Amino acid sequence: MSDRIGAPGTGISRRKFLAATGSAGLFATAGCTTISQPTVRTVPLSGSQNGLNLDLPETGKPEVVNLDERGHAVTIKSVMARHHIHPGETMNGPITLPVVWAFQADDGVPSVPGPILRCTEGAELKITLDNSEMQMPHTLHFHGVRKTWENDGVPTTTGVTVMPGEKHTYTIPANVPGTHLYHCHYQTPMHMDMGMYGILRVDPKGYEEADKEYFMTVKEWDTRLSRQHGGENVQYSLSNRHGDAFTINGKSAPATFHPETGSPLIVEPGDTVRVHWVNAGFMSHPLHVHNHRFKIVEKDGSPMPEPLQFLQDVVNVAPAERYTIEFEADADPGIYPVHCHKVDHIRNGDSYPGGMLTAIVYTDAMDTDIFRSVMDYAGYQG
Ligand SMILES: [Cu+2]
Repeated sequence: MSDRIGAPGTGISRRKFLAATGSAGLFATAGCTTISQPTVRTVPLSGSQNGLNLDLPETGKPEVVNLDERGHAVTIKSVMARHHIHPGETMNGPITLPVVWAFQADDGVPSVPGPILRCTEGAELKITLDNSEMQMPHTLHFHGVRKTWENDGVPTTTGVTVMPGEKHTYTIPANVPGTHLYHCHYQTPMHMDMGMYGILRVDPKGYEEADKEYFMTVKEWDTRLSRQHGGENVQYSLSNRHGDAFTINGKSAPATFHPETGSPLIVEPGDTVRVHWVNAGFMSHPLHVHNHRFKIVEKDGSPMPEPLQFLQDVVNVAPAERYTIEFEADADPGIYPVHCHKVDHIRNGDSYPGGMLTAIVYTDAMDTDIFRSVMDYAGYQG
């Protein structure tokens, strides 16, 4: 893990964050509850009356795993865990997935989304799926890159299934630069909806990172699936799947604003900011950025041709699509929402706002009462 905060990527240091927030008065506003009153709690905290008493680890924040520094090899373990979409009481929380099937890289922490695997174009990746701890089969399927038939990760067409107790190493050539999705392809609708997805980022040779670079994966959930696995008396079926929780990097607002576990886009005036958007859900999400106009610079592993890099403020990200956008932090330094513009995706149960909502936060705006109250809603404890 790093001491960087903000969304996974190149945020600012924790020390700089504390300095910018004027830490002395940060929690003076604790208890203020003007944004919303809880209405109908449709997503209760996990496991309260299910009698299962599952003793599961809690998920952490998705890590960026630099494969260039690890000899291009990593072991991804499938583990059961508990996942807090929004652990607090504010804004119609808490929202918890009592059981997720998470990925964990080597000795890192399990997370939903899984670890962000990053490397440079040209490497041959050896990615081992360790399924020694779970009681069901899984696989790994990588989008974007071109690999041999047997490494495609689909059990029914390759004949390769990683059974409980087994390990299997996939050979994945990093031959298509770009931002790619990976996921379990065994009973895909259920296994992705239980949390088995992540990002493979292949940097082109000679890649220059932006001043700030963030990874943002969006997904909608039908929490009944996890809750049913957690022993609650609810019925999920694929034919009546409907979204009741909406996340960015596994969190709903206000947890998305948490600088350590959520995904605020922390910027400084003049920064060039690059955001890798990935949709790991099964619905489209039109993502809108307030007060900044961005260019799309990559899509699905292709650089966007120059004439198509026009300034815009909404990009509709369909399931499995990846868009890399770039903008200048050139607005009046403040706090600007970034969210899905389907308004029923910006809610926690029946309570608005919530869900698929985060913000661009200028460091200059952190030492303000409004930012302190946002941190309060997010449950940030300094
Ligand atoms: Cu699976």
